Parts: sequence; C-alpha cells; structure tokens
Amino acid sequence: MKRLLVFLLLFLIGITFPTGCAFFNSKKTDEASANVLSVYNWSTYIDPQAIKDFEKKFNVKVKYDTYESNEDLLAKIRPGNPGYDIIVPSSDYVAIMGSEGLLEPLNHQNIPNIKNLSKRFIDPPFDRGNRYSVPYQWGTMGLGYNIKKIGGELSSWGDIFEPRFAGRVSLMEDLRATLGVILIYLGYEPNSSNIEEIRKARDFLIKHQEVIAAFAPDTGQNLLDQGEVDIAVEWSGDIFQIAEENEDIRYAIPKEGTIIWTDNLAIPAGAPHKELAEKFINFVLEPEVGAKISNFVKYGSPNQAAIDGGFIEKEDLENPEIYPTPDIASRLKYADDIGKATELYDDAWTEVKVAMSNSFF
Ligand code: N2P
Repeated sequence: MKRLLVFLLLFLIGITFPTGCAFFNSKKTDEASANVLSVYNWSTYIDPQAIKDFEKKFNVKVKYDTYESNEDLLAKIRPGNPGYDIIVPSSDYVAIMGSEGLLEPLNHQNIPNIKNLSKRFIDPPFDRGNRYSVPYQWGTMGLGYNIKKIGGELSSWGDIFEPRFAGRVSLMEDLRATLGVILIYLGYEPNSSNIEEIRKARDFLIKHQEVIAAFAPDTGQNLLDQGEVDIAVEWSGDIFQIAEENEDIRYAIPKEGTIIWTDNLAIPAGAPHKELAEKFINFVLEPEVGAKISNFVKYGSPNQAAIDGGFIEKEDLENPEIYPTPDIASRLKYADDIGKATELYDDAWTEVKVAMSNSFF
C-alpha cells in the first residue's frame, strides 16, 4: 500500500510538472546518454558480436531497436526523430527521406573507410555523392521453401500460385516489393506508374488469394522454419539464415527476375550523437567488421576490401543466389522512388487487403 502511494505521488508530480522534471533531470540524462548510440535497424540484420565489438572499442553502449519495413521506419521518423542516431533505409527511401529533410548530411572526413566500398555503390543515383548514406547490405526477394514439403524445386513466380499450395504461402508485408514482383511476373516494370498494369497486379493477387496464408512482416522466414507455411516469399539472407539450421530449406530467384535492393546506413535529422554515429558507420565499413556482419546475416556485402581481403565466406561468395551471376543480375530490378505514383500502389494494396478480408465472411 505504501509503495502504491509513493508510486501515485511520483506519477502526480510527473504529470503536474512535466517540463520542470525534464529540466531538473536533463543534465544527468545528457551525461548518461552521451555514450549511448541508438541504432534502429531491420530485424535479423546484424551480427550481435559486431555491436559488442563496437561498444568495447569505443567504450560506449548501443541501444538497438528493430523495424519490419521501410514504411514503419518512415512513419517513426517523419513526425520527428524520437532519438535515433543510425537508421537503415533502402535506396528509394534514402531518396524520399533525403528530399524531405529527414537525414543529416554525412561528414565524409569522419568516414575514411568509404574507400573500402565497391565502386558500383559509390555516388548512386538515389543519393548523389553519398551525401546522406553509405551502403550496408544488399540482396533480393525470392522464394524460400521447404523442399521436402514441396517435393521438388521451384523456379518461377507462377509456381507458388498453384491451387495445391492453398493456404501454404506467405507473401511479404512490403507493398512495393510484393506488387513489384507480380508486375515482373506479368511482364511489366516494377516501377510502372501505369494504373492499368498496377491494377492487373492487384487483380492477380486477389484472384490467387487462396494460396496466401499471410502477409508476413520481415520475420516471415519463421513461418517457414516452423512449418506454418511451405513457401515464404522473403529477403534472401533471412532464408539463408534459417537454412543454416534446417537442411530442408531452399531459396530461389525466380527465372522471370525479381526485386534487388541496397539498404544504407544513414543518420536521421536531429540525431543526438552524430559524431558517434559516424564512428559507427566507419566501423561497419572496416573490411573485417563488414564481413563479420555479412557472414552472419547472409546478405551481399558492398565492401570490396572485405571481399578482396578474403574475409567473406567462400561458400557465400560462390552462391549465385547471394552474389548473382551476370545472367541472374540482368533480371534484377530496383524499386525506385516513383513520387506521386506511389499512391497507385498504396490504393492497390489496400484493395487487395479489403478484398481478402471480405472473402473471409
Ligand atoms: C533483413 C531485412 C532485409 C531488408 N531482415 C530488406 N530491405
């Protein structure tokens, strides 16, 4: 009872003098948080050891939160950075966030390890001069599946929409990538702004809804691993991560091609620890550190020095589903920032969801 009263008293002081309390505490909080780097990254996207190594090397703490999609990241940052120092948007979202003033320009003098990056990731069209971002990892969206359950290999987007897979397929809760691969399958561009083509992709999903068990967040690979679905359309590395423990899991880039992406380290505007954030970026770009992360998450490394130095696992480098051959690479397409046409995708996506929820009743 006494504890309850004390709690109530503290609560009342808190709501009566919120600014006063914040002011009263601010010096202490600043000192305590000066050595804390706040990182906001996709789930299953780092080797935890790399975080520990950074903490040790710079005598700091890392606060690490995860998100499931670019849309979630943008929704968190747009109303005002709640205190993150590092975020990891995909290329099209670097363009969007940069143009909205949501990113801090990088001081390249604090990031000399930029020199380690492969030339093809330097000065990209979505972020000229790498003003706001440097590449972190890259990969594809493809077919994760359990070969024992399927009874053979999958090689086309069309394979997963067969009636025999009713209720056994998860797609991703990522509207541009998911509608993008359907557009590719239908023979269109994943960056189409043609309303008829986007509607055809929408109608294709609605027509084949019986196979769709779920639109999974970034952790959809767990549904496959736990046997809740037999096919999970997922990001490449997430499937390879579970394949390390489960020998029945396979990943395939469909023959029609798919979405490729690059995710990038960036500092959101108003980050409380910009210099420490630049130290972190520089640390990740060290060949051994970059390789440690890629070897763990099983995505492609943009770090040429890590590849040339022999730090990337040979088995991964030789896997064409992680490091595609030129032939496969010619069928991979980036989702670009398409400006206003994004609304057409938003509408199509909502219509898919509405059609599917209606058909449950
Ligand atoms: C890792 C997510 C990969 C990011 N879980 C896709 N852009």
